[in-house]
Amino acid sequence: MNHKPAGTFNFARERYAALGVDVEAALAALARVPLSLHCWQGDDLAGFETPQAALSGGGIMVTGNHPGRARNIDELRADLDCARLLIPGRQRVNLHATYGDFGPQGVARENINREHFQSWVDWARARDLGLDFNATCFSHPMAASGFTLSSSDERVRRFWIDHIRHCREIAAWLGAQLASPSIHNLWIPDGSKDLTVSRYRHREILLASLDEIFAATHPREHLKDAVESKLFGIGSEAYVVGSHEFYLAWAAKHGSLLCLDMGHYHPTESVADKISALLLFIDEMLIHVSRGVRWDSDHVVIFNDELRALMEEIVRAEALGRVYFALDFFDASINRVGAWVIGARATQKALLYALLEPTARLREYEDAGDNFARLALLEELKSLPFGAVWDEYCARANVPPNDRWIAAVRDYETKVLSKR
Ligand code: RNT
Ligand code: ZN
Repeated sequence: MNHKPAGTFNFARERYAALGVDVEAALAALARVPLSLHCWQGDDLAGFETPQAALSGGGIMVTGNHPGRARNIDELRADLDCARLLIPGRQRVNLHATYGDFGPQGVARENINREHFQSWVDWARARDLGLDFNATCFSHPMAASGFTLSSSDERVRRFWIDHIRHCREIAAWLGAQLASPSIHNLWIPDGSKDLTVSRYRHREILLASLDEIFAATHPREHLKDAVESKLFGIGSEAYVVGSHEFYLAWAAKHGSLLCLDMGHYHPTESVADKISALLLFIDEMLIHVSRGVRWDSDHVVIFNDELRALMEEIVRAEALGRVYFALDFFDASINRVGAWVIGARATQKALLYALLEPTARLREYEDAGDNFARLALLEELKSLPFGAVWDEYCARANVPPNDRWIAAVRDYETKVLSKR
């Protein structure tokens, strides 16, 4: 560390120490947790499959038309580099299959393979980043019926089984190349708009498809598989094949990771409270850090109650090594690089806030039945000099603390984004 901590930080450290919290240990713990940055925030999930690619179908939607969307792989990488300069801590990058280096002609979904990701490996290696991966089971004519792996049309089902098998191979290869396991997350849009009679049958077909896909095994040090459920989507309001119960049971039975997307539950349902239940049955989990406003709207993540509660539960369960974090939001109505930075910093801040909790003291109160003191201390924590600790974390990572990074985004907007 070649920088001198501010007096406010020293003051904060003492205030936390008085409650039994080791601030240095919290900072060290925070620095160990990688955050996977989702490539799709940079281009509104369009990808590079064809020159005119755009997000379509799949019940997910991007709104807004702020200028400056990344139009090709070079622009996307430049934007990620800009964002990364403003985000402290360890990072990874999360790719969708449609973000390969496909060249000007593009590549059809069924022909995507590892060679299209060689330049991502080079790029990631030069930056000491791990890469995560996702099969892309939407924005494609073969997904137009609203069903992919659970389709009763064998040709459709076969197409997606093959795609996902390839994607898991690519992910395992990325993990091997970068000597860091790649998390392959599987989310499919399958479902239907209105009353569905064959609910059991589609789930049965999905199960059979998963059996085929996951019959191919890859070393866990190269690939970790996650499965992601959803409550509903646009066009799949009445029925979602891959529901929470479906994947929860599947992950528990097959030992895969379960992905919880924070926007994929009823608005009043606490994702935080699921952690301590699931971790008793599931070894590892992936969190899609997102923010739903009234619905699964994928708003930019902020430092709010839900995110803090989630981090608190993970820290209290001592589960940091078992839970992985990947951003998942897309907002095309504001500067996209800025959106990345806001969401990434909010996630890290929430984790820091949780790491600075005097949990031992709170447990003492709780065990003694002193619920008044527990509540009172939880309230007092909210006005501790947390910001000074966050600023120190940023400064040590050579990243602008507090609001100083906003100017860097503005500058990039003027010099780069506004010229697109
Ligand atoms: C969709 C899921 C899924 C996607 C990404 C792009 O509702 O959240 O994770 O957002 O794969
Ligand atoms: Zn998600």
